[in-house]
Amino acid sequence: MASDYPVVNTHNEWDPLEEIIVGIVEGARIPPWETVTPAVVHHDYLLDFYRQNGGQPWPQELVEAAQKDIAEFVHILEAEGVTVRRPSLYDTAKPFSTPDFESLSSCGALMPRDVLLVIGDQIIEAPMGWRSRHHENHAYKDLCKEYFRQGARWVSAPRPQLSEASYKKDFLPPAEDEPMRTILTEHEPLFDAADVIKCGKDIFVAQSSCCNRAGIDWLQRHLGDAYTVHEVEVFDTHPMHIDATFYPLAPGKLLINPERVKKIPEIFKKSGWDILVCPPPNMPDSHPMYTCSKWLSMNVLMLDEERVIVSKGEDDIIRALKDWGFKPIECSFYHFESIAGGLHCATVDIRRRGELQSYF
Ligand code: DAV
Repeated sequence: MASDYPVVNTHNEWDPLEEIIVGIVEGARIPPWETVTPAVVHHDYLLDFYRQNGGQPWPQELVEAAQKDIAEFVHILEAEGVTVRRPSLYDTAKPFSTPDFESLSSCGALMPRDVLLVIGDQIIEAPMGWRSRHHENHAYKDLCKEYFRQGARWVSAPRPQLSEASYKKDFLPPAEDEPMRTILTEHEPLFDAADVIKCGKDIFVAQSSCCNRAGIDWLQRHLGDAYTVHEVEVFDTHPMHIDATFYPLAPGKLLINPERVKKIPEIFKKSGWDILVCPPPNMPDSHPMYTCSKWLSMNVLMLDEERVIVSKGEDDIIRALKDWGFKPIECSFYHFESIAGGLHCATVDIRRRGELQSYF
């Protein structure tokens, strides 16, 4: 599809989508155990699984089921007129070390949303808080170089050192009735790109066990006066990323996770936005979820202000989205969600037809 917009151009979650990167399942490995693991994995019963199996490839049957989901997703995107690009396979099995830490392996290239923060015409490689994901940007180097040659701005946030000084010693996740806390110290700026969500000139970020206040400060200073970076107050026992928590879906429509959002930023109220409260997920408890929570139900992908891709089986949010005026398109995704994340996690939008503006 020919476009007059720069090759990289994305200001929000809903302008008409032209080009997107979708993650790959090939090469994916079970995240190796590391300091951050117990702070982000939602179920304690999984910790032994990670201690014993981290660094190994995911079992073949899980990989094949996830690949089927991704193939259906790519098919839907292409049928809706979107150009789909894929990351490059790199050697995820290779152990690596830095002066500060060693990692048994990398994790793969399942979730571009966490690695690349695309804002306007610029691609920012995120300063990620997981050691095992330190080289995940490798998977996107070919694409970034191509976009750079075509005029995109491309920058990497300061590469974090991730020594023990970046993590609190003896950290325990907060109980439901305790104040929110994360495992990160303020030793150096850290965030995953998925800790950030765009809404034109206003950017929303929540602290998590991959995003600290220094990371938010870095982003504000890097983006400069054209943007306002707002910190959103959330509660999550195992906080990781904002896109199953707080999600401006379209102008005037903010989707929130009722268990996690503690305070809706004033500007939404002042500007009369509708607050859409996400219904509880429908995924059965028996469905295996190795990394994320069932709230991936709200990790949808907007194709424009109306069309939205939603995980098949999530009938309650599908019904609610219709009531709120959207046009849901269902995609089987539970198997990808088992080992990775949702539809938003599995992608990063490169180009949407729209201009930078304020929605408040
Ligand atoms: O388990 O609710 C989802 C993270 C998506 N990027 C969760 C976190």
